[in-house]
Amino acid sequence: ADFFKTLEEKSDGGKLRGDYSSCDERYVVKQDWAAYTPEQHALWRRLYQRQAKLVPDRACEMFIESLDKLDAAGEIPRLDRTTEALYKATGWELVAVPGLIPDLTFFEHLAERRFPVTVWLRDPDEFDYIVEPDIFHDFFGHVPLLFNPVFADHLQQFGKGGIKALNLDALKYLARLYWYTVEFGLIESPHGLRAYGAGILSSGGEIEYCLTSPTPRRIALDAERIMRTLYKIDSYQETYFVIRDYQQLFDATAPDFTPMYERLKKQDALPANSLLPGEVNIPPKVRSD
Ligand code: HBI
Ligand code: FE
Repeated sequence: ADFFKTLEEKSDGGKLRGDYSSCDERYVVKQDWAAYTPEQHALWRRLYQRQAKLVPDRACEMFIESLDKLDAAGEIPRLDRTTEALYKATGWELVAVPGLIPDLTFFEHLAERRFPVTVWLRDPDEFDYIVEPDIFHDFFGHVPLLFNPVFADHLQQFGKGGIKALNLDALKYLARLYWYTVEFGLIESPHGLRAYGAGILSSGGEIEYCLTSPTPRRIALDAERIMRTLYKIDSYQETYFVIRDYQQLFDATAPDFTPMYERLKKQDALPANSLLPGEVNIPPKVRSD
């Protein structure tokens, strides 16, 4: 799940993937849909088919319903077409970007209900693993939940919180919250544990691991606890945080985090595999098949 290197990490040495030569000051580009090759559409179909097979029983209901509506199984989607449907549902738009964009720009887009989607698709030898988000991760993983009104409002709020966190020199705390919720979150559903995090839902292996493996910890959502917790970018997660519903997520990101950041700055971070006294480790889902 190592697709989250920040621009900062990349700035010394590593070159970002993607063509940044034609983007505007908000890092927006035109999705040159005609430029995708038949081989790329075929790779998209293979990625989509594998993932769509894994989704029933493992993804939250809302994700499965939206995915069906998106009708994106056959070819790399045209972002402007999806925007039409999405805008009607929750007032969100998709904007095409060349790849990773600066934190502030990313949060500004979210705060204005625009979700940045990377335009390039991974190479065939990256079928199971990519280092930076590509269009399959961004679209398949993130877009379906943007059709959920509560989640959609939460993500906008998150964008506003991100801008504030940058000003308070607290980005790393909010980045952890994003990581453990939007990217790797689990939800307790009437049918048992399900995934809603985009990093999980776009992954061929972690989507089963996160629900049924006895190895990782599964802990009820607690924003301050998450913000203290380091995360792994090059392996499956050692801890997942579980929500009851999206309202809980919305409420957890609603408060002014300023006092929390002050407390966090005086504390050491927790390793990714911590289980603190009093914390309940939620048991994995048992497969009947
Ligand atoms: N850029 N395209 C893109 N996608 C991201 O998910 C992203 C980004 N830039 C910054 C960023 N994420 C992170 O800093 C925040 O999610 C915390
Ligand atoms: Fe993502």
